[in-house]
Amino acid sequence: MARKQATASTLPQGEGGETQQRADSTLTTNHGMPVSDNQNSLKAGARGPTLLEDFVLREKIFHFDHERIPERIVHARGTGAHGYFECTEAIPELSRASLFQKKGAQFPVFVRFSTVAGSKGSKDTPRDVRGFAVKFYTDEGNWDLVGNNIPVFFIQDAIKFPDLIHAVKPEADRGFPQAASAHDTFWDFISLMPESMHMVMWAMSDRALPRSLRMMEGFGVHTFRLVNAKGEATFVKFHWRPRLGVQSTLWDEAVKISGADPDYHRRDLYDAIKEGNFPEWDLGIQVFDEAFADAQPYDVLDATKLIPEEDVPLRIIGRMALDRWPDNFFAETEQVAFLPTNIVPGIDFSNDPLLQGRLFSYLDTQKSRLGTTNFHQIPVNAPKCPMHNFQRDGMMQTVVPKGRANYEPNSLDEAGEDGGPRASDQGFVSVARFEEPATEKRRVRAESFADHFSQARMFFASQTEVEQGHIIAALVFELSKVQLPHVRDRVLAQLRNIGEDVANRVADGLGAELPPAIAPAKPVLDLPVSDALSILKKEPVLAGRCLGILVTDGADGKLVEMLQGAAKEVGASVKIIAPKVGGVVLKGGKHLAADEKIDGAPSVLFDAVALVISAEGAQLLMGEKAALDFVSDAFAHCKAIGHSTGAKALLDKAGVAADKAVIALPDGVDTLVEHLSSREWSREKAVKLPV
Ligand code: HDD
Repeated sequence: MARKQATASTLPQGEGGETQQRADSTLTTNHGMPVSDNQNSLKAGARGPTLLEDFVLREKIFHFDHERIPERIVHARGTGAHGYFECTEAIPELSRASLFQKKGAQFPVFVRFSTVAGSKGSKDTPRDVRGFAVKFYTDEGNWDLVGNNIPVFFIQDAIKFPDLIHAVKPEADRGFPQAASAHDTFWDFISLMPESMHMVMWAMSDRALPRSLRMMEGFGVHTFRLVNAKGEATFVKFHWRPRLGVQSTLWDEAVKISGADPDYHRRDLYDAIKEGNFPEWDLGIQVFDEAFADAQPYDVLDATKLIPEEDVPLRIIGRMALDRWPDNFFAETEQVAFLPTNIVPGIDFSNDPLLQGRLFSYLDTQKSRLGTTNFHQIPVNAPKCPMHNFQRDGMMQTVVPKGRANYEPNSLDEAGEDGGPRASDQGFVSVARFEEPATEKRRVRAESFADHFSQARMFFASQTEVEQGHIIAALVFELSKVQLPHVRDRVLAQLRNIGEDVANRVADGLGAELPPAIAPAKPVLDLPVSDALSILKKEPVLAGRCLGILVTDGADGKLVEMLQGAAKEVGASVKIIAPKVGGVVLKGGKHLAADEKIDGAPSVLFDAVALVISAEGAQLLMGEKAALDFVSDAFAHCKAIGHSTGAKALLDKAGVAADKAVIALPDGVDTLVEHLSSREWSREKAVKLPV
């Protein structure tokens, strides 16, 4: 292992009194012995057997053999970054948490985004929920807000979590499918758990296909409590709002991205941070009291329900920016351990039975994943404020406590010894609350959790027609992969409770008869629509998007520059794609370097494309399937296509029909850039059978 310190290290004096110096770049064993040869093992002669004595070889292979640790049982695939949280509005009247006391105060954070079902080596773009876990390093300990990009969950009680995860993971006997919910066991479970139907609608929506981790909302999901210095508590839900807006891909696009770049999301985050385009989110809270909670047609302790923003608007109290990529993926992103039990004075739990179960699971899992109860000493997990207690020893203990005070109470200080830390009256106090008077022990589900369909119906009704079409198509796709007909039927029967139109369209897409409805436990309500639940009703943002410019020899360099300038002006980036990665010779003889070769950069990787090609270039590219796919996919995915006059033949061969997002250049440079975050949805009907 090479040492990295800047200066030479001074070793103890030798027998003759001389101080030994060693260059800090010297390769050593784990125990500090300098290594003379890192290329050859120790052998008995040049062609002889390797000797057991070779401790340098054995140490290196021993360490290598144990480099992998168990992956997370869920959320195994993820990527993370460092950053900071800044309080933008102090709320001492609501919470005594130190991070909400002073406008402008900043605290470091580490954030890990993840998919849920896939293994560590799976792809970034499956249809899946995304984890959105934030560790705040506050001066009163770490607060972990371990959320998702969807505000509700599949189940109401933690006791069902292992069943849910077993059902969605690869099937037990065959070990597939990987990172996919489109299979028998998932839908079998779902169809028997009507409480999951609300989250299923989200998972089948475009929310489960984010364009970028930087363009996702985040949600704490559960109802938590804020507690002020007087001990007064209110309920709260936490929301992260991306400043780059919310955007998703299409299913066909996501499928193709996973082939073209399985690391699409992590690369996007890495590139953005390296280029100084630090992604930011606003932290919003929905605050409400018991009276509000009691008046709702749902239970605020039920994690399958959300509180419409129309009922309790978001109050923005902070912002988070991610501005530093980890130095080492394993040491930081892999070893980071999030714990919903990490809260700080001023924040408290609620009785949500899903949350209560999580309070056990995370601490427990870290022991099996990271191997020791001392996982909190790993730098990314360690609090950045002082930490003292009487917990001792254990595997991989790296702290060397002094003295003999490892118990409490003690009176060692009376003898002049360090007696260790004492509990503080400023420490964490759980909210005092009277629980229901009928406190007999029971395994029950509250009656107030029984409405499983009204919010699922509200979610569907709140979407635009285009988004509704995507949900129906996703349900048809997933159920078409289900091989057990009775499972498909049971899902259809459940869907009838969300809406007859939903069930009919899915049945039609499957070519199936509509089975009788399964009676819901409670009458389904027609709740008012909530525009905040739709992605396409939100304001589009241009910053952070990427324009792919396909060029050939003889291309107009001025036009390329105009496009680069216009994209830069709105905070978007540009990638040059050429037949050869060496680049092209522009009209006039100048050389233009390329970022990508055409078959390594399909148009699914870009938000819009421009074809800046000569007529000869178009002829050449017509013989290249990757170029035809580049254009026809951009069209099928409803993306804006800007083109120079020379591109005409290529557009025709790729089947591009004129519409307002097929834009002639150079006149339409600005129009093209304005289309970077919107799609020409009218094309969907032209390229796909209706569902
Ligand atoms: Fe969980 C990881 C989010 C319910 C048990 N969960 C994990 C991560 C996220 C979430 C983002 C990855 C953290 C990281 O990046 O390391 N989980 C959620 C949300 C839930 C939820 C938003 C519902 C609202 N989880 C949930 C339940 C249980 C678990 C009900 C168990 C009873 N979750 C775990 C776990 C994991 C985990 C097994 C695996 C790795 C880890 O904890 O550290 O303990």
